[in-house]
Amino acid sequence: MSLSLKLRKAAAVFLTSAALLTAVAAVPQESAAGSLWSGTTITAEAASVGKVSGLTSKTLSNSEIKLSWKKVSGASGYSVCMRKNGKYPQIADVKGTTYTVKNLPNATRENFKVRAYKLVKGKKVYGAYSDNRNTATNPQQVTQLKTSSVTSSSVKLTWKKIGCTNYRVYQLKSGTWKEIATVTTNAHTVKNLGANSSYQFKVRACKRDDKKTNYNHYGKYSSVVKVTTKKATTPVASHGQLSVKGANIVDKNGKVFKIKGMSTHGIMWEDYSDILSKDSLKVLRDDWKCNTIRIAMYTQEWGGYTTGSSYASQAKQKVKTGVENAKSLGMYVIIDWHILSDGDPRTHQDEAVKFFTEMSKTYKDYDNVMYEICNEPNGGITWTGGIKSYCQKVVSAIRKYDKDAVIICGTGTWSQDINQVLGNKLSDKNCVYALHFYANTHTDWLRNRLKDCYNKGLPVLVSEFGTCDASGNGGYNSTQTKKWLELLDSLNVGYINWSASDKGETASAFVSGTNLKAIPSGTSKLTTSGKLIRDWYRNH
Ligand code: IDC
Repeated sequence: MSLSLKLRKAAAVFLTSAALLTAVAAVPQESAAGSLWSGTTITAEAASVGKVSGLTSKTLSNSEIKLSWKKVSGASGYSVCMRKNGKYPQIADVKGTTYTVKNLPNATRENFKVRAYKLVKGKKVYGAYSDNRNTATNPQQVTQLKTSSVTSSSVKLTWKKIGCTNYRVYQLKSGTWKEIATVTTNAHTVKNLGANSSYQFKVRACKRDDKKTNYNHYGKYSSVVKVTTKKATTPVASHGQLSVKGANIVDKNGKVFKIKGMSTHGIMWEDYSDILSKDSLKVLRDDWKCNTIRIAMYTQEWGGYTTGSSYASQAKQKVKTGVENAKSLGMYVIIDWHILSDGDPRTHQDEAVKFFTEMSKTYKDYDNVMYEICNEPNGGITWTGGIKSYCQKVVSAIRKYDKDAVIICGTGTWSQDINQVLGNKLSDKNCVYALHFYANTHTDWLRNRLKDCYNKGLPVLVSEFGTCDASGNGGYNSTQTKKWLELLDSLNVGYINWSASDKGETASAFVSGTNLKAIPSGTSKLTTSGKLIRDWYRNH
């Protein structure tokens, strides 16, 4: 038997399968007698070397990874390999059982294998590769952490992008740094902060090894950024007394101001006036982003203001609660003389003059109060045929006391005939004219009328609208509602939705049985209509 054949046999018996190929390949073709390859199985075993086990790593920095592994008996050295294009080329040849890989990019994941070798007649006989070790370098330190878009409750943090896709944001809370967010961009908006308060934040980048569920490599923390949130403000604190300028309502600084609000249902029914509680108005202000609440006080319907003195005094009490609560929250409030079945506003003109005299006397110094003096004239009455003369009387009664409040005047055909006012406005400069729509009933033709009147300089307010049929029930129409709201936004014409109630009808914003005294933030108690309105108000 030739020497090489003998050796091959021995190798087949004793070498592990992975080591076989390399060991055989390393066998010298010719050997002198008495050498290692002397033909016994024992000498063949001595030529093999075991597989490296226990390969671990420690990330030292953003460029260095230290590898360690278990000693393999009989090994002369180790070949350290790093994956590249699917292969494992050697990156180092070491004698010990550690090796530090240097000059790696930051936040990079690499795969390593180590194999032992034995020098046999000056040639290397390799053992099997260790299992793969996957790990990463640390990310770089985050720099240029800055704050912007500071409000009374939020702040935007931005920082310089580094070659890493994950960042953690930390906030100092009672002396301890707490992680508050993990994000994949170089920006994060911290929300729900307190007004006029100081905060500190820092950020670091993070990286995880393959198959790890948690980050295990971090860059250094950025420097700390300090910020003070703005003082809390309310619609009335920011915008003050409203007035009319051209075709728009403007604030105390003469800037266009868009009224965005909810109307109560009839305050003498059930108790739909519960929504006027401070708690619920606060939710409408903060969660819905409403700046206005309209108090609908029916005049002639069952229980209405003109139907009995006890109803009248009850209604006045509810109006007072609503006005005071709105004032304390810095919200605008509309006192709405809600004519409907009365048709012609002159039906109860004397009561209206008396009522608004009293209201204007009481609220003359309130910056947040507006008066809506006849919800929806109807039954064929026109602007020149009676509405205008009614408005003149009520407006002059109000002006005896309240010189500057915005007054909303209803128009014919359930407040659709704003065109009748063109060229025939009241002389009072702080009056606006009501346009009401119900999205599934009143469409393009009424929108065109609005555009036309607005372009001719008529100040209009949509002091009531619904997302459905004019009946208030059925025909929910989100497409037409959005068309309307888009148009109104483009003109900065304000709008108030009917209704912030839980009556079982399509127009209601809350589901039946909602406690109107304490409506929750969010959408859990909202109808389809309520969801659309809240969403629109929050975003426009
Ligand atoms: C409706 C209410 C309904 C109530 C009715 C009373 O949604 O529950 O029974 O009044 O007659 C208006 C009016 C407003 C209407 C509303 C819907 O201003 O009072 O409320 N609407 O019909 N104009 C057009 C539609």
